Amino acid sequence: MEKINSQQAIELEDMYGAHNYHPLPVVLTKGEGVHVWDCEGKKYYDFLSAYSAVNQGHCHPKIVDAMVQQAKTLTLTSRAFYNDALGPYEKFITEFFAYDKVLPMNTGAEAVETAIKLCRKWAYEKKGIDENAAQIIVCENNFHGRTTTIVSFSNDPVANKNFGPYTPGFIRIPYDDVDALEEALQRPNVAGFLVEPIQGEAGVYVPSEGYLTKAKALCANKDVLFIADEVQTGVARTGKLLAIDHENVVADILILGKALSGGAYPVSAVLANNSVMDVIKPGQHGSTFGGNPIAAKVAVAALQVVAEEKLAENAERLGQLFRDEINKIIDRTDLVAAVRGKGLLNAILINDTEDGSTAWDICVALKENGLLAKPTHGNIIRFAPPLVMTEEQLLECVGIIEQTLIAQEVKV
Ligand code: IF1
Repeated sequence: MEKINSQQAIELEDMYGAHNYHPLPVVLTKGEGVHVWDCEGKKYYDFLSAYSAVNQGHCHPKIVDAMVQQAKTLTLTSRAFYNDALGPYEKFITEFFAYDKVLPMNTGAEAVETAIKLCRKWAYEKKGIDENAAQIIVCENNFHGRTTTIVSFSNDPVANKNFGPYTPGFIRIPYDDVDALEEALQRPNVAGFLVEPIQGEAGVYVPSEGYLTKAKALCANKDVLFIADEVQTGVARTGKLLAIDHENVVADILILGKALSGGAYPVSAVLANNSVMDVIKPGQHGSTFGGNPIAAKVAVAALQVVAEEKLAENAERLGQLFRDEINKIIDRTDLVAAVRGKGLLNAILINDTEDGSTAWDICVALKENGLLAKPTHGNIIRFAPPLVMTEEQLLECVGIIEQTLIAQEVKV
């Protein structure tokens, strides 16, 4: 197929694709490390990393090589038969995250759904909750994916309006509120607490120091499973292998996705110890592509890159530098109210009208200046570059952000 230009690509998507997104007006054709290129050859720093899926950098050679080699050998067996890639991957990932077992899936939402099913089944068969009575506690402003059950417990009307009837069995409480959790845990039939260690989509909300520790302890006290959704915060993004590692909290069920494959392939996983995972018996859960040979090889390579290139340490160091530098900019401009985050998952709050127009305009201006980022809700811009970024590159990007904000301020 001949190369198309950006305008042609946009027109094709508009004509033939569902309009379920409103992308920034840029059409990408190549990615390498921290950079992406558009169809006209313009080079950008990627400060979204496909929402933290490309932590290892675009097209990381070790990950791509693993994918290509397996793709030439055996792509998919289904789980009707064994294959020689899944077992070694399962051993690798369970040792990497220190759990007895893994249930391999493909997307983050599938892994969240898997965790919900696992938690409910454990509640009925191990905790003795009456069948169909299990309740799972979730937080206000959560984002765990887009399936019907998951949007059933969202409080974002954009995510769930007219997708009913909704799945019952969820209790929603304020995020980062230990008292609210303690109160909800008094209710009968609570099976689990599903939480993002940092709320990404809500606007990179970092909870109070100690929140996760107290939450885990309260759950343990009530024999309720602590379920950590690390799809976005995991795999070194926040400066530790997992965001819950900042508080040395161990989840009863750990949910991974996105950067588990370095953005090369849909790979997700649910990890738990035998006391939980063994409630799943043959034929009770699965997926055609779950644990396929390519996913297995890609995930091993992606995790090896995290360890070999010390990506968590790099994210910790560069994240601190990023927030320090943005705080200096805040002192010099009225446009930015605050910066917050952990590791290289950060966001700036723009002082603007709630409709988020300024945040969007800033992202369009950033694009013109060679840096790609996108607002989350309204006036919050998320900044999440690949974790392979160097200090020199980060400081160059801070310069781009500063010059863009100052220029935008003149316009506002
Ligand atoms: C989109 C948001 C981010 C996630 C957490 C599970 C999932 C996600 C904490 C589901 C996925 C993605 C979905 C993607 C954009 C992105 C996103 F803006 F939608 F909310 F990152 F914040 N748990 N997040 O963040 O994983 O099924 O997508 O593999 O839907 O546009 P998935």
